[in-house]
Amino acid sequence: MSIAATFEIEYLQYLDAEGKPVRKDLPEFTRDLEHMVELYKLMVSTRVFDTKSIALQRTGKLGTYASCLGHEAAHVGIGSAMRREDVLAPSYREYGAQLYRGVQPREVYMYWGGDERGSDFQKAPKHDFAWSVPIGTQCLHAAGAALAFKIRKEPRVAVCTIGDGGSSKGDFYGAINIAGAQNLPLVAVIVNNQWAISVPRRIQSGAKTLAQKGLAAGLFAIQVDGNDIIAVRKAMDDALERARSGQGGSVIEAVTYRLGDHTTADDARRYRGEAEVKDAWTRDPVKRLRAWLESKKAWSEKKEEAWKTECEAWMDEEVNAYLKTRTQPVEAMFDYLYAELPADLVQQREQLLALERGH
Ligand SMILES: Cc1ncc(C[n+]2csc(CCOP(=O)(O)OP(=O)(O)O)c2C)c(N)n1
Ligand SMILES: [Mg+2]
Repeated sequence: MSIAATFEIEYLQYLDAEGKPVRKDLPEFTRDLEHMVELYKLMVSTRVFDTKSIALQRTGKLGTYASCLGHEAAHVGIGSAMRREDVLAPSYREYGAQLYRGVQPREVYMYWGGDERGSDFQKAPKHDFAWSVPIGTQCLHAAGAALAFKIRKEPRVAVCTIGDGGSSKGDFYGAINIAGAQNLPLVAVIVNNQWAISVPRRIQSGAKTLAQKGLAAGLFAIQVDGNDIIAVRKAMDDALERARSGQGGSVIEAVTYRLGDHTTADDARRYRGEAEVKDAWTRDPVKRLRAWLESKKAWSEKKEEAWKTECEAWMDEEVNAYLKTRTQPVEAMFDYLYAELPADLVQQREQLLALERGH
């Protein structure tokens, strides 16, 4: 028998569920404890933000909201590895990555409140893409950005995130295929949270890992413990460096768990058991990094309390700013999709204005 090719998928993990190192070679960046504390603080603020967002939706102040509970290590790991000039093309729940890049909670609220101005980031890079609710399209946008970087010879990387379910879609395969074929600086992160609304990972794909889809495209592929921010960050750092220096794109599968409902429009108790969720909580990413930082004497209960109080005040300020934002006129729904409105929509816009004037 002769072998045409052989492959393997590395699994990367540095901290176990209790925050204890499982290997000795922790990456260089972990020595900078101030930076590690900064990452931890953002994971905590992302969680406080998430809780506030659900409360806002429950009181009728947001349309729908997709929670990121349990994804904090994956998301902050992605955002913190990127440079400002890189481009992020997220799906709809990667707030931890976006907050790191300067997206303001008030902008997230505007988006989920139906105000398109939320996507016009005031502090985050203007070149970052807005949220993508259509599953998978953001991967193609990122591949397009990566192609532009290559043509312009700019040392920049396009990063897209996609769910386990989304990685079954043609858009995802098309994006990674072109990245492999043209050696584009694309990093596609599959945030495998085990569920695509009510469809579990085990019936989503016959592939042993989702990372291996990258191999078929000719990309570097790795699976990481998505609840271990050190592993996510290390895989991201390496992938960004390879892409930036012209050595090609990557697919990173971050294995995590969606601890909340799919969105506020969902009730996950209808399709998944409590025992599974309880078990997943034992691998809570926030608890894990906290335990490691405490073992390094870099964090304490006192600091935790103080930071949570600060986060609450920050989020209250953001909520107030959102609630004070003047709502848009109804015709604004026509104003953000096209640079030049097509004739039929011009007509519909006029009809709407006429209706409003009572004609
Ligand atoms: C093109 C398209 N098809 C279907 C949907 C409906 N939909 C919204 S979320 C979702 C599941 C996505 O699951 P996954 O990719 O695992 O991401 P997660 O929500 O778990 O982060 C589906 C099918 C959609 N938004 N867009
Ligand atoms: Mg999923």
